[in-house]
Order: sequence, then C-alpha cells, then structure tokens
Amino acid sequence: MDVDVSGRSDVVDICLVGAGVAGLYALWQCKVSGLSVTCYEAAGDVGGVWYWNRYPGARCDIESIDYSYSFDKGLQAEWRWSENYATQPEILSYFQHAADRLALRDLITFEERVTSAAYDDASATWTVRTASGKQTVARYLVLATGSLSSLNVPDIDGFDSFSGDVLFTAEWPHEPVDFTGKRVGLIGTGSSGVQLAPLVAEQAASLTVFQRSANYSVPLHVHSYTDEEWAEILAGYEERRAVSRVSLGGTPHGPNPVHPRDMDEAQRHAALEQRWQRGGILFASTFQEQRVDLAVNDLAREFAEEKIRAIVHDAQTAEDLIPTDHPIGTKRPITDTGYFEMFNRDHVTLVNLRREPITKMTPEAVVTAEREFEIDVLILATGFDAFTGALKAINPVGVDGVDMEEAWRDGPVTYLGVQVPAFPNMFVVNGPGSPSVLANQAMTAEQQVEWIFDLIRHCRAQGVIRVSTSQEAAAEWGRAVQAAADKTLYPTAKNTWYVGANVPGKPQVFMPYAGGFGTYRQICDEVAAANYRGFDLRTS
Ligand code: N01
Repeated sequence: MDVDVSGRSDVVDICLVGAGVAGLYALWQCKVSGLSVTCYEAAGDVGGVWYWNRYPGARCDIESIDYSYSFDKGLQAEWRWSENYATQPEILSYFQHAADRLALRDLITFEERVTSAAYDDASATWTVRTASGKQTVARYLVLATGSLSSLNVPDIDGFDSFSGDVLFTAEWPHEPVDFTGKRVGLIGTGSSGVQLAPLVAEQAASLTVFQRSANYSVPLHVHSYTDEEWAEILAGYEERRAVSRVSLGGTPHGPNPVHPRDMDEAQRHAALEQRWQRGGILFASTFQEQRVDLAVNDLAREFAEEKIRAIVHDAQTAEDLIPTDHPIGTKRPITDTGYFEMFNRDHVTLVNLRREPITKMTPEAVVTAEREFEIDVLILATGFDAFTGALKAINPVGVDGVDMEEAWRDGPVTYLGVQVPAFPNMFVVNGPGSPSVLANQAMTAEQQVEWIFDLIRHCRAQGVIRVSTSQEAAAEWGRAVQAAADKTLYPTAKNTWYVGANVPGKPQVFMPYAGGFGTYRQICDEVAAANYRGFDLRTS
C-alpha cells in the first residue's frame, strides 16, 4: 500500500450496499464490531425483496419460523408469526421491526442507488458513488444486493406502444390495485405469477395467462398458528435451528427416512400424498435421492402430474400445464393457493406460448402467432437477472481497471461465492457459487455475513489491509460448484434461471452451490481454520 488511510476520518471501514435480509444483519455485525459503515439502499425502506415484491398473494414458501433471523434470541422471542407461511406484509413488518429493535435505521441512506464502485490498490480502498452524486471511500465493500433483485424485462415487439397499465410483480405499486371489470394479461408462470394469478382472477373480468414454460406447483396449505402449536415451536426452537444449520437446505426438514425401493406402491403413494397434503416445497424432497436419481424423481413427478390432471377439467389445458422439460424440483419448486383450480373458471384462459409464441404487442392487445388478446392491464411476472444482474448493474472496477462485466464475461467466477479474483476487499453475500437460492436464504445470509465479518475482524486484528483471492482458488471452486451440480439432476433442466437461461445472451453456468448448505458451511469453516486458505492477506 502506497497511501496510508489509517488516520483519515473520511474513510469508513465498510461500504455496504443493500438493507435486505443479508444487509441488515451485516449492519448489525458492523455495529457489534465497532466498524464504521455507510449503507446505501435503493428502496425507501428495509426488507429487500420483501419491499419490492408486494404483489397480492406474495408469501415466503419457507416456513416463517425458519425464514427469520436466528442470531438474536430477544428478537426471536418477541416476534410471533401468525401463519406458517407468512404474507409479504408480515415479513416486511418483521424486517422493519428487526431494524428498529437493533437500531439500524440511522445507519442506512435510503433511496440511494449505487451506480459505481472502483478499487484503488495504492490505498486499498473502494470509492463508491450513487445516482444522486454521493461518494464514500471505504476499506471494504460488502455487496448485499440480493440474488433476485434485478428485473428481467421481456423484449417484446411493440411493448412500448401498449396503452394500458403495465405492472411488474417485482416493482408492485404501494397502493392497492383494483382489477374489477378489467381484462388482465399475465406473462410469467414462475413463483410470482402463480402466487398472484388466483387473486387477480377473483376480481378481474378476464385473466389470460401467457405461459412459456409449465411448472410443477404444490399447494402451500397456509394455516394460522394455534397457541398450542406456537408453544410447541418455541419449545423446539433451539433444536430446530441447530438441525437447520447443518442441513441440506437450511430448514429442519428432511426426506422420508425410508427409501422408496423399500416401500410398496401403496406406501410410496401414501408418502407422496402425505407430503402433498403437508404442502410447500418439501414435496420436491419427499424421498431420499429424489434430487439425484431420475427413477426416484419420476415417482414424485408422475404423482404431481396426476394431481394436475385431477384438478383441471379441460384435458388440453391440463396437458399444457404439465411440464415436459425437467424433472420435478430441478427448476425452483413453486407453491400455490388455488392456481390449477383457477383454470376451471370460465373467465380464465391459458395460452401456451410454446405452441403460439407472442409475436408483438399493439396499443390494445397481446398478439400471438395464432390470436389477438385485447387487454386493459398487463402484468409481468417475468423474473430476474438472477445472481449477477444487480452486481453487474454496479459493475465494480477492480485491480488494473478490470470491471465485473469483463471479469464475468463467460459467467460468474468466485471463490466460495464470497470473493472475486482481482476485486480485493470486496465481498458478495449470497452470490453465485454459494448455496443461496437452493437453501433458506435467511439462514444462508446469516452464515455468509458471519463468515465475511469474521474474516474482516481477523484482518483488522492481524493488521491486514488487503484481502484478495486468486484465479486458481476461484477456478477450483468453480469446478467444485459444477461437480456438486453434476451429482444432482439440476443440470437436466436446461431452461432455468439457475443457469441464466431466462435472460437472452447471458452466459449459461450453473450458479448456486448444490452441495448443500451444511456442507458449504463446513467448507467455509475449514478454509477459515486453515488461515483462510485461498485468500491472500497482506499487511502492506
Ligand atoms: O420468476 P421466474 P419469479 N416471454 O424466473 C417467464 C423466488 N420467489 O419472479 O420459465 C414469456 O421463476 C418465464 O418463462 P420461462 C423463487 O426463488 C419466491 O416467478 O423462462 N415468458 C417464467 O415463467 C423464484 O424461483 C417466492 O420459460 C417469459 C416467468 O416468466 C424466484 O424468486 C415468490 C419471458 C418468470 O419466472 C423467481 O420467481 C416469488 C418472455 N419473454 C419468487 N421472460 C416465494 O417464496 C420470462 N418469462 C413463494
């Protein structure tokens, strides 16, 4: 380091981007470690995805008792979830409450979008700039920008000419939207579109669902907690969290302990029915080896397909709703409340875009290869430029002027999902190469933030001013991420946002670490114990 910034009061320890689930916990880590911090958040409040995705029907499909912070016993003890799968307003209230209780709000600059970040090797600092012209110089840059925060906007001919209202699920208005008497079109049948559609159908004069890919969906089965249930949850809380911390997916639930080969057909059917009735994404892991063995997966897949056929009256619509291109669970499992049932209503139409793609939009209509659908409102539930979109929007510039666009031209390259070669002192939370979206992200955020701040504290204690990783360490981790995916059925689904296939032109690389949250935690802990193997820690 040529320029010593140790005495400079204008240099903060941490510049943190994002005040969502991970960012709030990172702020708490700054507070308890006595690290000075500037935090920029593009939204008007805390909550991240739960701030933006406020469409009707939005809920988390991981039980709220698990999808919440585990690091603060007081916070845990005083918050009572009303339902097993909380609604977006309740989850947002929880994170607002956490920010207030932990006194984090004053540390956040809201409605401030970070537009650039540049590393200076001479001073080992990052200079971060925002849309309104603010600037921060920091020793460390922590990007808690979310893996699902950058919108994927479809490129449809004539889109801008449409004269009706356009709504994005991921940027839903704060005021209630009234669909009464409206002809509504919905593009996108992932988790967001499937959650939203039945509520729109309740109000709208007509709903036309434009489906490019069919998805498996399992009923969520929401219920309110009784006092007895809640008391039981609290009694088992510590154990529940302990089990989750070393689990595959960051929750206490595992597959059926009996392998399906040791069951007869009736027992297998009963096991699947039990999971189906329990509801939620756990159906995608009913059986051991369901995510790695196609024959086992077929049992669950065929069961789910029969459910669709039994629910949907029109045979062609039912067939159109059944996926043909992936084993169940290899795309993100979807959960719903009355989605398939909705297609039995006369005013709801499914349009299979694989048969009749959208060709254009006019001021009044969505036009497919076969028909024209006049609508008043278009809803886009078209997903995200996952993992890399929010990071590339900032496009940090690292050593020797290399920017992230360039560094990740062929796909994201990280070591452990937390650091990028040539970007010293920069950390990514829930980034590509981490378990993130394949596990309970509230828990993965805690693990990653703790690990990153342990490293930062270690550096401070050892007088380290520059921490970086090498291309070799990142390449080795990239191979480990691919190898973990190759042991599963995930790569058999080609058309998923896990590989970036939903964004035209995006390099296709399997991005999340599929080896399991518990295994990943163990690897990270081993790296730390081996004096941060794979990192270069420099004191000058
Ligand atoms: O986005 P998606 P999402 N023309 O990418 C379609 C989490 N989440 O917001 O599959 C036509 O899954 C696209 O089609 P295809 C969860 O991790 C959780 O729904 O690419 N269609 C797809 O149908 C989830 O997985 C919760 O062929 C186009 C849809 O739009 C993740 O967020 C709730 C198109 C996008 O689906 C993302 O979910 C909500 C085009 N040009 C979200 N472009 C819960 O916890 C895209 N599509 C319950």
